Amino acid sequence: MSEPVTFPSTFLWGAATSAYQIEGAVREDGRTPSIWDTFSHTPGKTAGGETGDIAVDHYHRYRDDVALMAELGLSAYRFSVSWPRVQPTGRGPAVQRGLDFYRRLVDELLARGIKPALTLYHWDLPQDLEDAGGWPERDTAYRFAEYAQIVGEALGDRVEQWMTLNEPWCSAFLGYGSGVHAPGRTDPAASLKAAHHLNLAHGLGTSALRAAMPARNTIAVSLNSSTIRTVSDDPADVAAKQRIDDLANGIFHGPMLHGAYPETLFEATSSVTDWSYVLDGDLETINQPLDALGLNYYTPALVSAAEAAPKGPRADGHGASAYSPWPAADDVMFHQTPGDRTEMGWTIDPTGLHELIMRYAREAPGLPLYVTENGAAYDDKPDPEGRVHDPERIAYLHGHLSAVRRAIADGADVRGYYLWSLLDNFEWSYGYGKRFGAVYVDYSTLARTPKSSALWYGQAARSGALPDVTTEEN
Ligand code: PNW
Repeated sequence: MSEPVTFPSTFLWGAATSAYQIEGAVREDGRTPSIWDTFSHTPGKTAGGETGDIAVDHYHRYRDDVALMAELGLSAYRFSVSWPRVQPTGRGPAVQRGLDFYRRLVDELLARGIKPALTLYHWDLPQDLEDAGGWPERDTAYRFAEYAQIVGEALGDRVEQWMTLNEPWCSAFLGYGSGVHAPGRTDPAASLKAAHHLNLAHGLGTSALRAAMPARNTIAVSLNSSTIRTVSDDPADVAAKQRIDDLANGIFHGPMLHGAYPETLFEATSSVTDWSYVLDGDLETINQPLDALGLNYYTPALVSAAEAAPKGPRADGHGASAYSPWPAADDVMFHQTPGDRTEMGWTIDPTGLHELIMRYAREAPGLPLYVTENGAAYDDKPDPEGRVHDPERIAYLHGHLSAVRRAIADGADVRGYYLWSLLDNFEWSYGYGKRFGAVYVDYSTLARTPKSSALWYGQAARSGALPDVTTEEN
């Protein structure tokens, strides 16, 4: 038997979800459509035309879901607030019934000793704000700050861990560039403008939260910062990597952590945008002191230079679209990283997570880090006894948690890990076909069954050490 992989006793063992992916109840208690309601109800946008109308009905089953988390032994839960439940038009006074749902959810978590971690924006922009221009419009950032203030005032007394945005890269570049996410626009200039206004929203939102909440609360952001590798160290390939690194990482952490966009980003995108919407003072506004940084990690990217990348669906794992999510990067080629893959086609590579954590430990010294999402989709099915065995997911979790442990040993201040996801759920444009849950959901009855990975992870959470993969009965 190998040495047990043990974690600090304060390490948080969490699971993550987001509002639109699990809540359902899209027309209840004053909620109005978000861009994801509109998008998923537009023919051809999601697999099988699936929507989050019912999702896994968490809005009505949250008590059972929290009980399940407690039974498994989780110490933290990351969820998001649905903006259109709180401010149906994205402006004006709050709907108390909407806020009350999150008060009840948080109180239930606290009663069971589970730490809530709240994300303000996990992609469900009120449709009215999209109709007014969406994220390419500067006003959306001010609207977000107002929403942040409302939620901060309502829940700041009971939630200590806050995140402004989840994966602004997806909002900007899948939403306004490749169009595989809501609102489904395909305009490279708009996607860069959206990125800046998301940054601005983060900065304004952070200030609004600070003013609205007790000082003990912590504020962070969750970035899907990628580990990017090249096929060779040929200068052209290294330049290709720099370009994608700027568009994936530097465009967000540059302003957020260092108060500046990478110079190389301005140069590389000058054919698409003149960045004139970056106004005096914006970078100071965005560069707010943070208490922690959330990293979401699934798979690394592998790139090279090319004369012109082939048109059509690309091997970058970002869904099939004829439009690239990478503005002004038509001469960068994405390759499939070698190795086993999950059901998403994403290569399993825990070393990429170690590299990512060490990079941010270096670039943001002193800033506590959390892995706010990590997990895998598999084609899980119950056996005749109704049990769901998912040894591949256990292996994935074991590999990635071991990488986190190595990063801690190497000096990184990683305080917790949130498995994506607690439950099988609405996987955006892929619909319900991709199961990321540690808990299986039967979509005809909505019954929940913990998979063997949930039991394995619960045991890790309770003991603070990873159970052996080979000796586990799974
Ligand atoms: C993240 N990509 O989404 C989200 O935060 C979750 O809501 C989602 O369910 C999870 O990861 C699994 O997909 C991503 O194309 C969606 O690179 C797309 C990409 C990355 C993350």
